[in-house]
Amino acid sequence: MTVRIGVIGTGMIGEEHARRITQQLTGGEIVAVTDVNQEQARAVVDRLGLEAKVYEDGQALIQAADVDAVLVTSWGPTHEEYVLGAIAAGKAVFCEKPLATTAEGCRHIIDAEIEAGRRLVQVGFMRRYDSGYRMMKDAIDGGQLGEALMVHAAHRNPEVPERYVTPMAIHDTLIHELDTFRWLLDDDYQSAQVVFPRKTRHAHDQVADPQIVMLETVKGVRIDVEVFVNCRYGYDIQCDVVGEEGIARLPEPQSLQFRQAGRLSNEILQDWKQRFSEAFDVELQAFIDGVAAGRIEGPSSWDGYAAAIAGDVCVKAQESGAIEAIEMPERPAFYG
Ligand code: NAI
Ligand code: NAD
Ligand code: ISE
Repeated sequence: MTVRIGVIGTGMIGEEHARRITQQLTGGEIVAVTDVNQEQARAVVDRLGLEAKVYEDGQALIQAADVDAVLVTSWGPTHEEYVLGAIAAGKAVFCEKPLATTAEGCRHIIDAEIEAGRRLVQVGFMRRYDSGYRMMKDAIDGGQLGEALMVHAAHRNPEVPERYVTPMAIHDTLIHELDTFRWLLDDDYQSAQVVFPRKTRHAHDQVADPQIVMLETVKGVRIDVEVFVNCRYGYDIQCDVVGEEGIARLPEPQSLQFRQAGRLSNEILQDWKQRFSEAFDVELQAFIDGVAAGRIEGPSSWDGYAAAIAGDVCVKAQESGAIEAIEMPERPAFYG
């Protein structure tokens, strides 16, 4: 069975995902696209040589009879309405992070999915499909580290545009770590605090950069994450899990080592597209295979909701400077 897919939002990542489904993955075909910027949608159809119809809006695309599944890759504030539309139409939907920009929006999606009676939503938390994180997860689950005690992590981007403001360090950037550590440690958060070191001169006025986010989990694991989005030198994701019996470090992406001009060096990647390219492939192949098999797995609406709850508290902690409590409601049996 070929899964016929419609893409809502053909910007940077929408085009990337359409390209990989068309050129690299198996079992999926892009048959429909839409974007508020219709020219952008048409340009992507042309660039990728797609046989896809360009729809006027996302809801019309969702309703199309030849669309089996939907990819939501438009701007964050539009995600909730399209995911709800797909659920109402009984169609599987892959939604880029964030699932919704508020925890309340995520809750609406959970209620609709439970009402529909089966899982239809996969959230774009692609780190769960990264081979390095998977090795760490296996080591932790297999008991190699003993009990996990601490995590030291960093999420660094070379630069961000003017529209990137202080809370986006949480909702746009840290959101990946907020999901990853719940999954890696099989735990939930109970508190958050954010502190601001001296500001880099490379950050524009509206963003405090860098930031250090400190989290405590229900099991008592302490996590510190440096978010530094104008670090200049590259896109760099670091993670050490410190356990009772040893430490596991996230592997560096594979790269050539140079001995040249009196230096020993490795290239550092410059953006998330390169760093998580293979993870995006595995993530979307899992979605396509899940739709074909009638069984959606991977990061769920509940995971999107949990990250949003923690994210909202982190933003509160940015503003208050205090240690803020994170309260997670009980997980419905529907989400295992
Ligand atoms: P972008 O701005 O390049 O693309 C968004 C596209 O959506 C634009 O073409 C825009 O015209 C379109 N759009 C906006 N509202 C729309 C609407 N109501 N209906 C149809 N189209 C609409 O943004 P980008 O970087 O591609 O990000 C898109 C999403 O992907 C965001 O949610 C972002 O958080 C997520 N993302 C995830 C990444 C990851 O690592 N998983 C990496 C980058 C982005
Ligand atoms: P982008 O701005 O390049 O693309 C978004 C596109 O959506 C634009 O073309 C815009 O015109 C379109 N759009 C906006 N509203 C729309 C609507 N209502 N209907 C249809 N189209 C609409 O943004 P991007 O960088 O591609 O990010 C898109 C999403 O992907 C965001 O949610 C972002 O957080 C997420 N993202 C995730 C990762 C990741 O690592 N998982 C990386 C980048 C972006
Ligand atoms: C972007 O939207 C992503 O999701 C990337 O993975 C992240 O590293 C970056 O900071 C975000 O802006």
